[in-house]
Amino acid sequence: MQIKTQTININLAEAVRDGFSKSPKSISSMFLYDTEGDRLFQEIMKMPEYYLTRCEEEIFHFQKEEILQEMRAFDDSFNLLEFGAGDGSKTKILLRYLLEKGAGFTYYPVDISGHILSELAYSLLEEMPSLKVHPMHFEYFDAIRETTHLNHRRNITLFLGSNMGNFTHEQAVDFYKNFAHESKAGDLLFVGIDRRKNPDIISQAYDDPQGITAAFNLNLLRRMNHELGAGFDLKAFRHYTFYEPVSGEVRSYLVSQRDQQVHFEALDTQFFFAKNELIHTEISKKYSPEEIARLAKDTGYKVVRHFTDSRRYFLDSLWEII
Ligand code: AVJ
Repeated sequence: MQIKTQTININLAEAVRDGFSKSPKSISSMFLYDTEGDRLFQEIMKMPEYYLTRCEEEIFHFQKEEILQEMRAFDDSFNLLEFGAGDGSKTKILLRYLLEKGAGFTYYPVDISGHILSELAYSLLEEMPSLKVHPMHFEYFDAIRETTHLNHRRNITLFLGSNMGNFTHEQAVDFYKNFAHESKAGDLLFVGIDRRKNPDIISQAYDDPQGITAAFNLNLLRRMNHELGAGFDLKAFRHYTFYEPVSGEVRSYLVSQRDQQVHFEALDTQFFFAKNELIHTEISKKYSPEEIARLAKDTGYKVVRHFTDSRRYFLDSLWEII
């Protein structure tokens, strides 16, 4: 069977030209997810330090009935969208249950990585042959435009795994306002959020002793070497990350270990990195339940219900468009 995937081109060259002309240099975390980045992120999800995945799995395992009842998932047919679906490992818990109970829906996984999307689609075809799947290859803001008017059915959109943590506060406000504006009243958004907690627990999740997170971050340079003919020496940069508990932000950087000039064949240009110069690569923001309630209210949603895990590390929040 053919799986039809809608595609767009996300331009790494442009992002490099823009981001490396700024101070500090930066590159969007969306570029972390090429084939190797997808693989490394799957390794991260298995790490004991990266508690987020286990917490959300726990919520789904023990509260799937309540979650899907609150979504009125058995009342009428709907579109089940997922932004940043990845390998769908947690979502499959809900998908299986929905199929088992005879819910009428089509699943639309959206992801920035074409590679992980096709892996997901094929694994679903194998594991749940009766599921209707329509993969979509978009970044988040394009995804809003492409998915909010699919058909006349109600949209239920999943945005799991603390994917929203990659937004700054301003970007989050922008994203949710935009989403609310484009959606129909009664559409639902189900957001997975990493809660503020003991700072040591958070720090360890982003700086594991095995160096898997470091490899994930450094893979950005490998990707530029591969796709833009860049000449990065991966040993000349180090992963640096820290959690700042007042803002609730984990910030990740690559630190140049020496003065170095890096040539980009595809851009026909070079960039200079001074010793100790930073490239900002990612932000992973943590929220309190109060901050979440405020964000929802300020951007046009009614909070229907919060679901949390036994340790209160993570939270899935169901929002209704008003
Ligand atoms: C996939 C964005 C949720 O920020 O926690 C994991 C990515 N970065 N370790 C996160 C990530 C470093 C992850 N998200």
